[in-house]
Amino acid sequence: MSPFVLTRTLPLDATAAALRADVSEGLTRSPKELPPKWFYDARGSELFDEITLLPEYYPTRAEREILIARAGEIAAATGARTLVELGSGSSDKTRHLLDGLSSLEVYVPVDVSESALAGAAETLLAEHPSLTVHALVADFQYGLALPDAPGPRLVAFLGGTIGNLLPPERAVFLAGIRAGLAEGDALLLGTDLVKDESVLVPAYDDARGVTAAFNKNVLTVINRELEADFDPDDFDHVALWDARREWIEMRLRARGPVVAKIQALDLAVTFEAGEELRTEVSAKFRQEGVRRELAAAGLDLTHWWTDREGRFALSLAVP
Ligand code: AVJ
Repeated sequence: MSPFVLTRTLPLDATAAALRADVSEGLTRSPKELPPKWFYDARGSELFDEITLLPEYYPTRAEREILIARAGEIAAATGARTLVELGSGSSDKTRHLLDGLSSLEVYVPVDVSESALAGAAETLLAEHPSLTVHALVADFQYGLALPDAPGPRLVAFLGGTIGNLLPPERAVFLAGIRAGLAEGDALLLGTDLVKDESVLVPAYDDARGVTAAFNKNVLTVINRELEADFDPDDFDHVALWDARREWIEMRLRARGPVVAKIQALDLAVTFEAGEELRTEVSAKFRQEGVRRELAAAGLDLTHWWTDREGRFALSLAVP
């Protein structure tokens, strides 16, 4: 088998159609809302990588600490021959897992970004020449058709990205994962944990304004892809902690009245002064909640690892 194969299960025009649908629905409803996946064009992915280096943004460092400390235990507990990584992006933290998983034969990175997949595969293959990489261009939110790969398989969903889904979406997502797992397979799930607002809010509203630029980048994406004329300077970046629902929300707040034309949709969108557009939910978790959501999907939490400061958790769960 050739060491690198790429399969596209996402039609080339599906992304464009989904953006059109999300923008036309999300910007005409009240309150206005967009899903966070539209942050990640090349510039947005670059800004996110910059966020992970900010002093205020602890999740990436905390998760890396856990992966380094626990890779051996994860390997022993799973004996994985295949690692499937959802939303792999640049696969930056994956190397810690690959270094620990001595039984690993096949790595399946899954991402909506083909350029991210190709780049990541190249780097990882250079470091692990005996590994077969079968990259999948797919949107894992819509079910997951795993390629034929030897078991046991470990499905990893890292970074706390599951927090971008609302609770009912998480239930559907986890049930879909469960449906794709056989006896002996496992799920490795990264979740950011509930903590003091004084730590959470700056992580999403950093002093240098990188997160603000990341948030506003979604307007640039819409301008380019849908021929719109948003001025990002017409909006303020807002990050707030919803203590009842235990999630961070990012919003864009119109500084004054805004009218924007979206030519590709033949649509004019208006904002009143102060009106907000929700661009992201980033839910924070507790062990009991994670255990409950996994159990509801038919998955048993077998391991719970946190960083030394207890900011972030990795869960291992089995069918
Ligand atoms: C990549 C979804 C895990 O929610 O913390 C970072 C994205 N948003 N700063 C997160 C993000 C603002 C990030 N995830």
